[in-house]
Formats: sequence, structure tokens, C-alpha cells
Amino acid sequence: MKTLTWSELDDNARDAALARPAARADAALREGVRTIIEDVRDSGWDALCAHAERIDGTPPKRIAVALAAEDARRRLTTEQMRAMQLARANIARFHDAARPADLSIETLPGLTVRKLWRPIDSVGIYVPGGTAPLFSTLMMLAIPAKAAGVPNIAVVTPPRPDGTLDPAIAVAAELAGIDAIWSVGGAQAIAALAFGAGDIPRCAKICGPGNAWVAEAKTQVAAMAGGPAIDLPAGPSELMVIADGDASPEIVAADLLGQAEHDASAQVVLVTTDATLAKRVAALLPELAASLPRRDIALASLDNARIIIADSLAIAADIANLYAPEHLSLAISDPDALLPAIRNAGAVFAGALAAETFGDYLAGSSHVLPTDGGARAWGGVTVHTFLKAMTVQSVTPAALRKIAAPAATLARIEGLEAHARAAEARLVTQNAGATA
Ligand code: HSO
Ligand code: ZN
Repeated sequence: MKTLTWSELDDNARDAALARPAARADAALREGVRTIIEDVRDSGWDALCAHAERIDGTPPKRIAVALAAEDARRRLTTEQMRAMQLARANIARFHDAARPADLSIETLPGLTVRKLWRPIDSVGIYVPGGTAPLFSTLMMLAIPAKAAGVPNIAVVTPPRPDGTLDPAIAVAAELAGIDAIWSVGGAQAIAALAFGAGDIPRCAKICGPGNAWVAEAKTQVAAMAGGPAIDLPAGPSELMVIADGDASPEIVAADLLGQAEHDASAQVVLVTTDATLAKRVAALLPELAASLPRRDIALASLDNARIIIADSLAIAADIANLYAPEHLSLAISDPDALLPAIRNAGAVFAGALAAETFGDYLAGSSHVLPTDGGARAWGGVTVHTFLKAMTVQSVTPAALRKIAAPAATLARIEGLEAHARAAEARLVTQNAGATA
């Protein structure tokens, strides 16, 4: 772990201090993904089965959630069930309230323009498997999609060796109102969602994090003719903590480790105005990591961790805006005073009591957030991710008399005579109607 003093760094050193690991998919992976996608697109179910069997040793299977959840509920404790229900309630409450209202404006008397929100018809959700099956990610995508009113949601997740669903995933799906989950993963699952295969429906948008194959497959299908939209640029998860001298080193270190345990390539950065805190956190991190079940992953991630000493909180905010973290914790005594200066972050945790862990599970906002600097231009998943705005214009005769001539003039500036006539033709029929 490196400790750097921002004021002593030149521009290059500052870039290096905030650099993410280069995450270009290698040529072999890109080619492998391309072959799978083209096969599934061109040959559908048979190709999907062939690739799933080759890679995971089993064909895709549709698992009914009601049945799986009945069994799963018995495996979870009452405390676990209650915690999941609390998460569901908070996520639904936040996203239901965040649904945008339609808009209707008269830009001139009688010229009405409306903005109507419509859900996307079909959405595919990828729930990663692996060492920690993230049932929470299923909730963080499916509940906002339901709040948006998406009528068709197809969920896929990699198969487990015994062919069953992870119990928490089964219960999360039931709580989110999902009827079925397809056990199929990897690039082949993304291809099936993108182009349809057997009973797996073609989806207009595909969301959810995954490994390098999944991320590459999402990028490729989104770039193909007729391919789906995708949610966010996905990379390793990140946390930046801004801490002042009042912050508790134990809490700061605990938050950084919470992020580090995700993945060896997870990024954790501490920016602090207090050199004593910096030293204390640096000493605590390996000490606290030692007792973690996932210490090897956390320690590997800490190898790339950085501590940056900043002269002031205003400079710390500049650093955060440059880095644009997925998660930003403000472990400072007056977070609301700094918040106006923060422009680029996926999710902000304001004050010592706000933990990323709460955001990951149950505060209510989605934990599917832009990584890799994406927060400069993107927000995280919200109900808007699953909606699109459709505009509608309507025109009264009085408004028509005001706008037909200027519209025709504008069209003729661009040399588009047919446009001009389409505007004027309405005046003619309107006048004829008025004199008749
Ligand atoms: N911090 C992760 C989400 C997560 N954490 C799921 C625990 N489970 C990326 O935002
Ligand atoms: Zn997390």
C-alpha cells in the first residue's frame, strides 16, 4: 500500500496515483466470446446447449422460483428471512418513490408537448455465481425493474454443481416477484438474452455484473446490429474514503476492507487531511484483514490500495471528482458542507454512520453503480434504467396558425422543401375547413 502526498505530486504522478488497472480483454477472450455469441445468435437453443455443456458441463435449465424458494425458505433462518424482507421493502420504497412523473407543457398556447415514461418491454438480468453468489444484486436490479413496470424480466445465473439454485437467490427472486430463473451463465447466457434462444426471450436491455467473459459479451452484443442496450460500464468494484482528523481509523479501515474482500482487483483509496489517521489506517488494514475469511482476496486488493494526503477537504473533493469512484464515503464531521463540491461519484455515504455495507444491502438505493471512472458520465441503476421517455406533440388550429410558417421557413433554410410543404399543407386543409 502506497502513501502519497498530493501536493508533492506532478501531473503524471497524480494520474498514476488515481490510475485503475488496465482491464482490456485479451484477444483470445474477445475471439472466444465472439464465437459463442455468433453461434447462439445464428443457431439458437442448440448452440446455447452445446456451449453451456462444453463450459459448465450442463445444459441451461429453467428453475421455477416458487418451488425453489419453498425449499430455500426452510434453509434460511428467521433472522436471515427478516433481513431480506427489510432489504426488499427499502429498495422497493426508494425506487417506487423515484419513479418520474409524466410532463405536459404548452410551449405555445395550443401546442402541447408531453413526456411520457414507458417501461422497457423486456429486460435480462445476469446474477453472478462464483465464490459469493450475490443475491443482493438480483434484488438491486429486479426490484427497480419491477418498480418501472417492466413486464418481462428474464433472470440468468451460472449453474451450481448440484443443479439447484442458491437458497438466498431463490428467496431474493421470490421477494422481487420473479417467477423463473435460467441456470446458464457466461457469454452464452448473455448471447441468449441478446438474441433469444429456445424459451429464453430476446431482451431489449441486459443488466448486471459478471466476470470478464460476461462483461466482454455485454459489450459485444450491444455493438451488434439489432443487439440490446446494456446497463453500465462494468469493472472491478471501488471505494474511495475521504476522512478528516475526526474519523475513526477502525471504521475507515473496516470500510476499506469491506470493499477489498470483493475481489483481488477491487480498488480502495483513502484520501485524508490527517497524516496521523493515514498512518493508523495503514497499520490497521493488514491487522484487521488477518482475521477475515476472505483475507487472501482482501490482502491482494490492498496491494494496490493507496492513501493520499490532501491539504484540505476541498482538495480531497477535487481528487474524488478526478477519480470518479463507484462508492465515496465522506468520513468527515460535516459531510453536508462538502457534498456540493462532489460531482463525480456513483453513490455517496455521508457521515461516519453511513456505511457502504448499508448501501450494498438495504438502504434502498441500488448497488449496481458505474466503475472505472464511469461516474463522470453515468449514474447507477435506478428506476430510470428501466424506463424511457417518449414525447408526444399535439396541435390546436390556433397553434397551427402560429407555427406552420416559421416551421416551413426553418425547413427551407436546410433546403428541405418537402418538410416545409408538410407544415403548410396543414394550413391549407385547416383554412379550407374553416371556409367550408
Ligand atoms: N459492493 C458491491 C455490491 C455488493 N456488496 C454485493 C455486497 N454484495 C458493488 O457495489
Ligand atoms: Zn460490497
